[in-house]
Amino acid sequence: MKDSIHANWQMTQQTYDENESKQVYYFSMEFLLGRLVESNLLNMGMLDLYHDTLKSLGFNPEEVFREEHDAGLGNGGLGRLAACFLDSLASLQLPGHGMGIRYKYGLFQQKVVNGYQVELPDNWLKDEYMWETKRDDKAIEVRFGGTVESKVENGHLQFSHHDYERVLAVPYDVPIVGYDNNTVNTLRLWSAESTTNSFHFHSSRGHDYYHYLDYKRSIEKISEFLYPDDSYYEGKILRLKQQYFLVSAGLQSILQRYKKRNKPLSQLSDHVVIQINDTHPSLVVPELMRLLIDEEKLGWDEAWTITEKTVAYTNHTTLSEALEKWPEEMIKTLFPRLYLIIHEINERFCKMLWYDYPELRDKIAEMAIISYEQVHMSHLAMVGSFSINGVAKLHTSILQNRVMKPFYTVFPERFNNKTNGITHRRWLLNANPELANVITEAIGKEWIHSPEKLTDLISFASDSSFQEAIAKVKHDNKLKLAALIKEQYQITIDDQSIVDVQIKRLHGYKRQLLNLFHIIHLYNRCLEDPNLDLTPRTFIFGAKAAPSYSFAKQVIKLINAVAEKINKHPQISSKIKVLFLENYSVTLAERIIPAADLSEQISTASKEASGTGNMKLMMNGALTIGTQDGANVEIAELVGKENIFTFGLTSDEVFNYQRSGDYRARDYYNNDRRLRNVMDLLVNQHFSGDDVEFKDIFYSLLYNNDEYFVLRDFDEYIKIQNDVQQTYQNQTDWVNKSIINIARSGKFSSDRTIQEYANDIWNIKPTKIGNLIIN
Ligand code: 26V
Repeated sequence: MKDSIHANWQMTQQTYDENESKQVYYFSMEFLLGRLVESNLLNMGMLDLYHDTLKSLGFNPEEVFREEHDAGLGNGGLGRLAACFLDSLASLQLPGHGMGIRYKYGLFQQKVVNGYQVELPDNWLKDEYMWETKRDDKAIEVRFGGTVESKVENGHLQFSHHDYERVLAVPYDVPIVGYDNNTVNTLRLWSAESTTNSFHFHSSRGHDYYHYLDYKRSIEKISEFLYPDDSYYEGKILRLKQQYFLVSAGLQSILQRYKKRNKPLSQLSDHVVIQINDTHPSLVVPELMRLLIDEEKLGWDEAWTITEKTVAYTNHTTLSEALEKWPEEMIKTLFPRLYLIIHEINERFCKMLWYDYPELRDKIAEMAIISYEQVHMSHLAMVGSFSINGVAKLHTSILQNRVMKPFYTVFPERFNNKTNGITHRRWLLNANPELANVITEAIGKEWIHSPEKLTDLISFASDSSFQEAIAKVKHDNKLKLAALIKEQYQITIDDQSIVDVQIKRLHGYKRQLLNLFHIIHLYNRCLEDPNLDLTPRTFIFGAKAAPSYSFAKQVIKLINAVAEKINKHPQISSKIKVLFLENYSVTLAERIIPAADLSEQISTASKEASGTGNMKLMMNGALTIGTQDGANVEIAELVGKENIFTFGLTSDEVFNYQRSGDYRARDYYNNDRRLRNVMDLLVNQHFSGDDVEFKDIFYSLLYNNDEYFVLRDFDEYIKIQNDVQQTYQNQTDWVNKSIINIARSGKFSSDRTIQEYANDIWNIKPTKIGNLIIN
């Protein structure tokens, strides 16, 4: 398999160069790939053959595939999106590649010990990674620190950089295999290495060897681990070094390749486009300027025109605590030349505002790239790029009308929306082959190449034999998940129960707590009335918390404490089971999603930029219970309000509360007995012998006024959860809705998203890769 991939890989790169195809480079600090063996086999049309061969040799294919370690080089949605995009780029025969970092340790492995999250290192490279190829010949030098001098030469100001630290960036290339075509694109992951010749040994000093070891360690640290923070910015110097390392190595390698085309730099943007995944790689703007001015000797204006035409920026969050702002001093010390460039970009931008937008004069301080001794990375990204996009309609409108409003006034033509998507090949065809077969039997296999064709299923939504087939697949998938849970967690789940899942990073705004309050409320109702008619439910959580996010870690402990109590209850446990599945990952998601009935997408409206788990679950026939947030809004539009369970504050209502300041969480506690009965259990030792254990959660709701409006949405959530149960009791109705969800999910294929990027932002076309003729 690797050989045929490698042959196509070479062919692909050669064809791109011969045809001078325009190349997209997707710069991202995260690529959450998961496993690749099965998906590559699938894309090459060899999966069935491998299955049969392994079986005939007496192996269980699933056990064999389990040997592959997940490549967990990402935190959550942003990293997984990057991986889905690579799959779609290759599958649409588009010349698009990833640029990332080869972290030695991916996102931590999570263990649950006594209900608490414990983090262990993810040593994913320990038995060598079969997909990577080290390219020593393509190594690049990246420079940190030092001093910059300027002098006038031939009437031009020239800058020279001295006393910097040299780091060798070595690329490891991973092939990205297209579906049913010969395209193999590249994900280039950079690793930081030291070389003895970049260290000055002084024979007069005795300790050089130890200095050398120190130096080597300090360099290797740059690509050592992925920061486990998600949606929370912390100004850690090593993270900033990682960002520049990716940006500088990536850009230099792109320029080297471009130069082989013998085209003038003024045409760079006809051949290359750089998409930056959030602000993390936004140093591409000043770094490209530096390379063009200092190395290629272009003038400022020419360099700026090229840069602005080459870089495009995607925003993935409006949470203010996630917006990157680096201390000016840190940038100055680490990248003295870049600092000067950023300074100049800022000066020019502010001047332009002053003269061309008099009505915005009082906004200049707010819009500046450098202000109050901080560098605002999103401002840098917006000023230096030709496209600024959000990731769902609602999110983009919030950017335009609120968060980035003054920038939208200045650059209206730059803003656009690209609603996220997921690769239906991994998330339906590969993760749920039984469902894929039932679909193909009904409507043929055209949907695999054209996922929007899934709408053909609409006419089968009330067909009873089709409904039966769909219901059987769901049930079979539940049995499989139940077997996995039994094996790994020694818990038995009821395969007739509603499988209710919330799988995503643990964060206040995602409101795992609201879900848990519903569970505790049901538990209270069962205690009050042992004969309560409750449709059995299995609540599944999968979530990692950032190690420094103590509230999120407490929520994990609370979920586990509630699970322990309920699952051990002699009567209630036959109606309710609560599972916290440890070490949530791409692979675990692939097991849970096909078995899910209900998809929990209950973020505080306005806070979830898009969500992509919502799309994966919908595509696998789960119904959504959700707020009007992110892409949920578009899911609702597509399936119609009768096929989704919507509740809660709208984003406008949330903004109004935030503006007026008249939300009073306490009133909800005081006025709703059910809510009091739930919350009081947190602080009266019911779930834990320790009465301080959950008090921070309790206090955050009552004394910090419940930032995420959990108490406000509780009542509506309980009511809609009751509708869920009613609907589920009518299986025909439920399955009908499930089919409509599957049928309408084609729009959320990342093929659609990538086609939109290709048409509207990148201006790229497919390049067909011919068949290899092997003699
Ligand atoms: C942010 C930060 C902040 C600086 C420190 C490290 C770090 C690492 C990751 C992130 C990512 C936060 C943004 C993010 O993941 N956004 C998610 O992007 C998804 C894909 O567009 C989207 O579906 C989710 O709604 C959004 O939360």
